[in-house]
Parts: sequence; structure tokens; C-alpha cells
Amino acid sequence: MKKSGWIILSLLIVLLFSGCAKTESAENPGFVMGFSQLGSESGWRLGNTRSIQEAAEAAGIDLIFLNAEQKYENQISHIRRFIANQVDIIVFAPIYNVGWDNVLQEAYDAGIPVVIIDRGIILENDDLYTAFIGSDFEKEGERAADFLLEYYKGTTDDIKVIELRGTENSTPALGRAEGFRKVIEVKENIQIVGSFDGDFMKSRGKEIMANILDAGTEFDVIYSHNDMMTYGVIETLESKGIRPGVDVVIITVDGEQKMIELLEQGKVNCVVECTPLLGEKVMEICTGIVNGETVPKEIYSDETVFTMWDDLSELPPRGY
Ligand code: GYE
Repeated sequence: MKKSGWIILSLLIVLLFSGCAKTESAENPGFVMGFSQLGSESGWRLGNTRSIQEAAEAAGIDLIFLNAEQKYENQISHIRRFIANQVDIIVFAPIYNVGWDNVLQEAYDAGIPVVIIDRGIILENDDLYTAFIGSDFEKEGERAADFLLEYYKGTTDDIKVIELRGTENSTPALGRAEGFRKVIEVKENIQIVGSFDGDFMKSRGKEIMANILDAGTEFDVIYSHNDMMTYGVIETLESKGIRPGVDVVIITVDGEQKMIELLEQGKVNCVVECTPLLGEKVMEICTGIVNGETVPKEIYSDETVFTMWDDLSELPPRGY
């Protein structure tokens, strides 16, 4: 072919491809998101996974979903795989709050933006992630304690609290413990008499509750960092003829549909909301980042608290 022929052909090819790119971006954001979910330990987690998958599909984003099955090492290798595959953006819900500096530096060096969802992390260099989307866990702990103070208003009797903590070194466990303590500190008669690592698991909730009863420890209140552990606590209490919500005050965090029903039945006294429905926000923020827009660094969900004193008959289905 003559030189002019080549030029015309190349121009045609360029035009053809730019045309394609345009139609694609009009109907479809056309980018690839790698998402590493930390596990499937709770109804909350399953709701979170569903929310991300549905929102990605609705936005036309290609989602590569990987489940770390509760293992930090798996999440590290997921992120490395996403880097090797040159995805457009990496999203992950980190199981622990530390240990991410190296792998996130690798993503940064590869020019791939990272968005952290649900649990927070501590980094030496915060430039290594572009945005965080999730809950304010300390506020959740404060809301749990606010209920307790209100419940025991005017009482000077000693109130003994047992705490079931979430996964060690996870920000929800740390924040929910800290916020709670900050508020009850002002009340000398309210004391935490036991605090146990329940790893956010129902089986641990059951086991811890059984051990406490066997040991004959006296307590008035159970403050559980998530609904799953609370289901376990309730099962154990009921199996021993103790009435949850009546003989023992129960405070839980998450707000799964099933837990709201237990609140309505009087088996639970307070449910602090923590929403897993982050999907739409995640897609909106990630689309902005991929398009080169500036986005806020920290985005917190609006959350509330449901108590035994509320009329919940109009509450819409929780969706998780
Ligand atoms: O409370 C718990 C889940 O990280 C906020 O993890 C999340 C927590 C949630 O397993 O149920």
C-alpha cells in the first residue's frame, strides 16, 4: 500500500476505536473493580456483599469479587492479584486495622487507586488510599452506652456489664469498645465486669455465655459488638431458663432484620444500627475516582439506634 493509503487506514482505525470507546462510556462506565471481601461471618457481611454486587451490576461496572474467608493473608494475595491484572480500581474491606502498608504501596506504585470500605486501617502514609466509606464505630459504642445510661437513669445500684468484643484488631471492635467506655466512665456504679473476644461469631457468643453462667459470674447487662454473637447469647440464656431482655439487658450492634424482630418481641433492649448497604455509595465514589474527580477522603454512613421504647411498626425492611 502507498504511504497515503496507510495514513487513511490508520485514521479510519483511530476513528473506529474512539467511536467504540464513546458508546461504551455512554452506556457503561466500562471499568474493572477488584473487590476483596473479608469473609462471610455474619448476616451483616452477606448483606454487604450483596449490596456491592447488586450496585456494581446496576452501574455496569465489571466486578471481580474475591472472598478472603476471614484470612488476612488471602486479602494480601487478592490485592496483589488485582495489581497483576491491572484492574482500574481496588476496593477492600480489611479484616484487621494494620499490616497494609507494603501491599498498598505496591498498588500506589502501579498507579491503581484503592478505596477502603467498612473497616478502617492505620497507615504510615494516608496517601496510599483514595477514600474510606463506612461507619463511625466509636459513635456506635457511644449510642450503646447512651441507652444504658437512660435505662438506668436515677439508679445508684451497682450495674454489672459483660462485653462481647468483635474480631481483635478490627476497627469495629476497637471503636465500639472505646466509645462505650467513654460514655459510661461518668457513672461510677456502671462497671464492665468482663470483656471477651467473640470474633463476631455466633458460636463464640454461645460459648462465652455458657462459660459465664457456669462460672456463676453475676451480671445485669450484655453489650455485644454484633448481632451474630447476640443470637448465640440469647440461645444460651434461653436454654437455661433466663429471659433475655427481661432478666438481662441486651444491647447489640448491626440491626439485622432478625434482630429488629427480637427487639419487637422484647428479647433485646437496644439495637445500634450499623449499615452494610454501602454498594451505591461505593460505585458512585469509585466512578468519580476513575473519571479523575476529587472525592472526599472519609465518607461515613448516617446511622441511628432502635430501642425498646420505639414504635417500630413503620420501620421498612432492613435489607440485611
Ligand atoms: O458489625 C459484624 C461483621 O465490620 C462493621 O463485621 C463490620 C462488622 C459487623 O461481621 O457483624
